[in-house]
Amino acid sequence: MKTILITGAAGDVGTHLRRELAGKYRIRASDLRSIRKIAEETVVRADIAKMADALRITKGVDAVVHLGGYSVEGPWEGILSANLTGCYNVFEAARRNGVKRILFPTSNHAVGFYRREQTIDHRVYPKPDSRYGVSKVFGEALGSLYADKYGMQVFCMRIGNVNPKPIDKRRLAIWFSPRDLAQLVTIGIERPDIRFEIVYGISGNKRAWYDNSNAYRLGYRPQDDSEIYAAEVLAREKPGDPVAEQYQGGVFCVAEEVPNPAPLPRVKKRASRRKASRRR
Ligand code: 15L
Repeated sequence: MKTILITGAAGDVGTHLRRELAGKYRIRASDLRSIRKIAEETVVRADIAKMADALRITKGVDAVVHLGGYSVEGPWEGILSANLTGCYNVFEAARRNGVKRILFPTSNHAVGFYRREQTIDHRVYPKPDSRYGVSKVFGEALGSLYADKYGMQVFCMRIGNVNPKPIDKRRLAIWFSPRDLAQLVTIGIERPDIRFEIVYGISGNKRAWYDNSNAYRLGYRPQDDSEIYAAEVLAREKPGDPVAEQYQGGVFCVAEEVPNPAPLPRVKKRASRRKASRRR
């Protein structure tokens, strides 16, 4: 059984993924926050902005799914440290530890300034809609460098929105169900011929803005389509910002800070924080 490191494992996507992949891989779940075990898995506390931590957690794994980092638009300092320094540290630590394969969950916000009437594929040039989107373009570029220069195998998934159900009109186009996420990640881990790939991390949505033929070429067969929720979602939709409505990235195109639409699992109580600081 392969050993997989999942960074940012306590986050929403990480939690869905760990649940879906339980029993299939030996999972090493890492996060800055405390992680609630949901299955047979090893849990490690690490700050990927520190190279020593990145080296420690990438040792002896077969692949890394690098979810760790800032996951929405926010202040530059946080994005710089988590998404640029942190991302660099994870790629570099993996290389030094001889880990060949990295799955990098990039984001729809790397291309969020494409208009909604346009269908884009994996070959379009980036059009980030936020500082966060820029950090994802950085990660894609870093992946390309590590593939070409060091022969690493890099699988970039421009993820839409992972949720059990689509939550609004924009997410009908970019919804990614947890089981489809698990299928695409499994392809990224298992396909032998990966060098550097960009695919879209969405379900088989009828309303998709993406031509996801590169994922299909690699064997992806999504089981879900947001369309079955469309009537219910559209019935409760309220008119949004007129500029945001024109672009695929939505509110990320206009806002300086964006709340996470899927609440993060709670970091629990004082006692565990006290214990953690005693350990430090
Ligand atoms: C993302 O990239 C974020 O990580 C996620 O929290 C959502 O905001 C998602 O995009 C989205 O566009 O819905």
